[in-house]
Amino acid sequence: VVAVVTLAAGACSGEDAPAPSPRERHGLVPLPVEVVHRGAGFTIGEDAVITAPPEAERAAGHLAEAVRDVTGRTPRRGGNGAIRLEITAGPGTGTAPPGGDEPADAVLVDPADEAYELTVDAEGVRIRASRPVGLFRGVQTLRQLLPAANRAGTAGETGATGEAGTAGKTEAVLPGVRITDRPRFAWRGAMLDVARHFFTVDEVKRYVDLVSAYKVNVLHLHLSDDQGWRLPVRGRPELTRIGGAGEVGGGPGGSYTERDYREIVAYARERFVEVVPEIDMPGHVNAALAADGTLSCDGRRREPYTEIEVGFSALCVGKPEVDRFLADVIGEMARLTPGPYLHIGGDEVEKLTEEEYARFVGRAVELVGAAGKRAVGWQEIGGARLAAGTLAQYWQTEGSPEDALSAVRQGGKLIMSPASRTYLDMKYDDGTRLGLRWAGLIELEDAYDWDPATTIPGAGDGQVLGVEAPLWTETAETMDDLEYLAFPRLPAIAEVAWTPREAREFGDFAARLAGHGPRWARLGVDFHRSPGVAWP
Ligand code: TNX
Repeated sequence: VVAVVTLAAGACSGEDAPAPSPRERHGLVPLPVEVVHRGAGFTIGEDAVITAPPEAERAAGHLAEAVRDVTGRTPRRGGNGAIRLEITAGPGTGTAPPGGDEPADAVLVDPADEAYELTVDAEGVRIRASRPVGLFRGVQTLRQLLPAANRAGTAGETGATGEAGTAGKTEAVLPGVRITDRPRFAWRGAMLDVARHFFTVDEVKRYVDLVSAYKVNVLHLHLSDDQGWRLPVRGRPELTRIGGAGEVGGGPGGSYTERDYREIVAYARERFVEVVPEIDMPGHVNAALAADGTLSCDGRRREPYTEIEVGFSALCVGKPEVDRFLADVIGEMARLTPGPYLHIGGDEVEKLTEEEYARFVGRAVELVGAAGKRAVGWQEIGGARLAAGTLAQYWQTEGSPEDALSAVRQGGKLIMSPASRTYLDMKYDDGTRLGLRWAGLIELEDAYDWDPATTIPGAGDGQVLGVEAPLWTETAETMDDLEYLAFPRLPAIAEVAWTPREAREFGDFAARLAGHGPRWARLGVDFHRSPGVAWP
């Protein structure tokens, strides 16, 4: 499907529409499938009323908040409002069970489940979708059509559409428009490494807020690594008590309680983002070995590790203590996680034979299945026997992706995270104060200008479930650091995951993105002013 923009009311039917300009798309990121301009727009004022069916409660709540941000008043809810959310029989043709305010996991399979239509005309604003999640994605689009939030009250800023900000105003003027939209890929992920540096519940929530604005629907939490273990496991308090008490550089680290973790999951679900937890095994386990010496072949506890080299640690595969540990860890991840996927890691193991590695990963995948979930692992897991439906996360930049293709041959699908495009921990340029550079420098255009379905020969649209942007945190210690590395590259990758390939073009993207800068500034988001964008 190609993006179509018809200029001004009715004037040019029958002719080819002129090439759409960024402004005509109102600075929308990710770019919707179709944006048609038509007729008069609508003004949302202080008297705005929202009408929504009960199953659209979550989307309606977010909509009300967005309206309050511009009008300064929480809109009334009731019948016959000018802002309407509607559940329809179409356009979704997906496989999720109908009805209900279902969580995002229902939509990790078929992008049609997230489709929506957003109309603004003289009558008002209407968002229609076959599922609540589609309504929520439509609300996120509407937020970008609204002028930048008014709450801070700063004068003189520019909204995403290029208009003046709303300082002092209590209404928002929306253009007449009809947007028809659905994602290209079902899985649009953001990974956060809370192991190399620990991030608090509030920081993770803020990251969820920032990424869900760009229609990200998966938060992959990298919860363990050599430097830290952040997830509590019942009956094994030493994992967090000892394994959680450190991080890169020697800081205090930290870990989540069960309640913390559940709070993150609930907060993400409230925004139709599914949490996928990762415990990285059988390598990247020094923190576990520091907590429990029985997991090592020599029975000795390791010293805590605060450097950033990888590949040196491994569980003692074949030991009964390790089998019990694996079962406990997977059982606990399954118990704490309502979503359908558990990530078992599996990357960069240098200390095991291929047989040991394959035995361990095969067993882990079996246990995930027995717990009623599907397994995800880094691409190396393709070297093991996998259950159908297992996901392999491609992260290489060169070399033969034989392991990823092996996962596909076994009935799996791929999550595309090629490091040279999607690794948010790479430096932008030589001057970037943070970040690593092993996968190259990644400026905005590099993050944008690639196609997930042509990256690996033999893995096209049918084999790729989606795209994910990992944010490893060896060099990122604070929320500001996370924001600086993620913005503006994360929105670029979110568009790669959402928008049809043929509708994407970097110059157009950069022009649409420019107005997001002032919005981030207003939210206190520290972002990189990529030179390819004419930031206002
Ligand atoms: C590779 S990619 C890793 C991580 C590092 C990252 C740093 C992958 C599966 N593993 O352990 O944090 O590079 O860029």
